[in-house]
Amino acid sequence: MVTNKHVLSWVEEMAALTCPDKIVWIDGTEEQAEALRAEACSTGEMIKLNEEKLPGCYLHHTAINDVARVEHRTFICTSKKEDAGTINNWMDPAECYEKLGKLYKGSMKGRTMYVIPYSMGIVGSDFAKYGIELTDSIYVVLNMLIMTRVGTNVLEALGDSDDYIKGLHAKADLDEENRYICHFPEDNTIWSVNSGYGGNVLLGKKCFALRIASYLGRKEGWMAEHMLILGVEYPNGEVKYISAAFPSACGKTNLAMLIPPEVLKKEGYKVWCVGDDIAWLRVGADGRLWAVNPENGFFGVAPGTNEKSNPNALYTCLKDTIFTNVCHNLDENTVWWEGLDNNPPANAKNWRNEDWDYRTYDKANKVQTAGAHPNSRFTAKAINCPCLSKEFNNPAGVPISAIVFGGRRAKTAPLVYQSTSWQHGTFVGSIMASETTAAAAGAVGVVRRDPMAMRPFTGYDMGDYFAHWLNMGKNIPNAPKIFHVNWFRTDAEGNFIWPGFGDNMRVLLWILARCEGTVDADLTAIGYVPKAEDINIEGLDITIDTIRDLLSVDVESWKEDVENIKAFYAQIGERVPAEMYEELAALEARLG
Ligand code: GTP
Ligand code: SPV
Ligand code: MN
Repeated sequence: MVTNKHVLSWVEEMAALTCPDKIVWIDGTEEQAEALRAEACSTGEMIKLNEEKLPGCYLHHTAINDVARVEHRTFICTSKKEDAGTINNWMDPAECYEKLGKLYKGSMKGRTMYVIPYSMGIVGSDFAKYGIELTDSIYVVLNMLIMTRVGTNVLEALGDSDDYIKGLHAKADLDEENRYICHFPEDNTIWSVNSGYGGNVLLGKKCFALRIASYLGRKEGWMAEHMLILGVEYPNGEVKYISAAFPSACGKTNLAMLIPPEVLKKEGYKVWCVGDDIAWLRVGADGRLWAVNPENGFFGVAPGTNEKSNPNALYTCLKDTIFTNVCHNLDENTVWWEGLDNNPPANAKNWRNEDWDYRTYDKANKVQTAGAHPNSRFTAKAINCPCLSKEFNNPAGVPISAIVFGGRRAKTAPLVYQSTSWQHGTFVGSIMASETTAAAAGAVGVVRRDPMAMRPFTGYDMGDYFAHWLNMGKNIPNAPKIFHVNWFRTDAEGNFIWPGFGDNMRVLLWILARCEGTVDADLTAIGYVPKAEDINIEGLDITIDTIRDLLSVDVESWKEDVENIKAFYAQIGERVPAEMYEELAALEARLG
C-alpha cells in the first residue's frame, strides 16, 4: 500500500492527463516481471529467444525512426535561459509543460500506465537518489528492472518525502516531429514523449543520473559524470581505481570490462568493472575522490562486441538480457550483429525486422544494409558480469586514483598524456573532441568538441560546469591525477594504429605508475607524454617506433585545434572561467 501523499497526488494528476485504462505499480517481484514479459511477447513487443542458448533473453525492435538519442529534441527547461547555457536547447518551463501537456493528453487511452519506483544507487544508502517513472511501455519497465534498482523497497526508503525525480514517459505516436526529451531541474521533473528508445526513455539513465544529477551535484558539491569506473588489481592483490569519460560509443564498456593481454595476465594483473557509463563522485572523509556507479546494469553497444574485443560483455549478455535492434537469426532463434563473428546468419531478419541477406551488406551504408543497427544495444544485469568488482554494491564506492578523458581522434591527440595540475586537467577535459557516433541521431564521424564527454548530458551552463570542476578540485585534498587517451589514431589508409581493447591495459599501467610517481615522462606543450620505452609492448607486433609515432605531438594540428577551441569557448559564452582562458593562452604560448 502506497501512502506517500506527494507520490499519490502526482500519479493521480499524471493519470488524469494521460487517461490510461489501468495503473499498475511495479513491485520488483520476479512474478510480476515474468507476467509482463509474457504479455510483451503475446503482443509482439518482444520476442522470446532460444531458451537453451540464451536463457531469459528477449529481442525488441524500436520504430525505424527511433533508434538513438535525439540531442536536437532534448531540452533543459530552467526559468532563466542563461542557466541552461548556450550548448543546451532551452524552453521556458511553463511553455514546455503546456506544449507537452497537449501531446500527453489522452495518450494512454486504451493503455496501461506503469508506475516504476526506482533507485539510482544502493537503496537506503547515503548517496542513493530515488525516482519514479510513469510509462506506457512494458519494454521500458523491463529495461528499468535491469538498469536500476526497482521495487516496493524504494517507496519504503522514500517514506513520506517528496525528494524524488518525477519522470513521465509516453510513447504517444512515436512521432519524430513531436518527440521531446525535457528536463525541469528546478522541479525535479523529466518529461519524455514520442520515443521508445533507450537514452530517451529509460529516464533513470541520461535524464536523471546525468542531466538532473549534474545540476544537483553543482548545487550540493558533488559530480555526476559520463564515466566508467574500473579497478586494476596488481599481482600483489592491491586494487587501484580509475574513472574515464569517453563520448558515447567511444569505448567505456570495453575499457571497463577489459581482459589484460596474456603477458600481464600471466603476471597476475586483473581488471574489475564497477561501472560502464555513469559515475557519481564525491569527496570522502579521507580527502580522496570516491565514485559510485548509480546503475544496476549495462545498456551496451552490441556491434563490435565479440570473443576477442570484449568477452566479458559477451558472457554478461548470454542470459537475462534484452537485445534492441540487433539481427535475428531465425534458424536458431538467437541474435547476431556486425563484428560478432564471421558467420552472419543465412536465414535472418535485420534490425528493422525485415528479411535480410548478409551479402547486401555495404560498409559505406551501414544503417541501410547492416543486420544490426550500428547503435543496437544489449540491456544486461551487472551481476551477470564475470569481472564485476566486489565493491559494486559498496555504498561508499571506490577511491579514484586517476581520471581519464578520451575521444575518437584520427589525428592530433596522442595515445596518452597527463595534465600538469587539476586546473590543467579540467582544461584538458574541456577541450575534448571526438568524432560523432551512431549513439545520437545525426551525422557520424564529424569531429566536435565534447567537454568531459558531457556535451549532451550537462543539465546547466557549460561554463558553470567548468567552474564546478575547478571548485571541486579545490575541495579534494588528495585529488586524482588527470589524463587524456586516444585509442583511435589512424594511419594513411584509415586503419587504427593502436591495437586497443585489452591492450589498453598497457596504457592504464603507465597512468597508474604516474600516479604512484614510479615512472618518468617528457614534458611537452600539451602535458606529460610517456617515454616510448615505458609503454610495455611485450607480446605486441608493433614496434617502439610505432609507439613514438602514437605519442607524437604535431604542433601544427594543435595550433589549428587552439583556434577551434577559441571558437568553442566563445560559443559557450561569458561563463567560461578565466582559468580556462589562462590555460588556453598558456597552451598557445607553449606551442610557439
Ligand atoms: P555508450 O554506451 O554509448 O556511452 O558507449 P561506450 O563508451 O560504452 O562505448 P563502447 O565501449 O560500447 O564502444 C563502442 C565502440 O567502440 C564499439 O564498436 C567498440 O568496438 C569500439 N571500441 C571500443 N574500444 C576500442 C578500442 O580500444 N579500439 C578501437 N579501435 N575500438 C574500440
Ligand atoms: C550513450 O549514448 O551515451 C549511451 C546510450 O550510453 S543511451 O542510453 O541511449 O544514451
Ligand atoms: Mn553513455
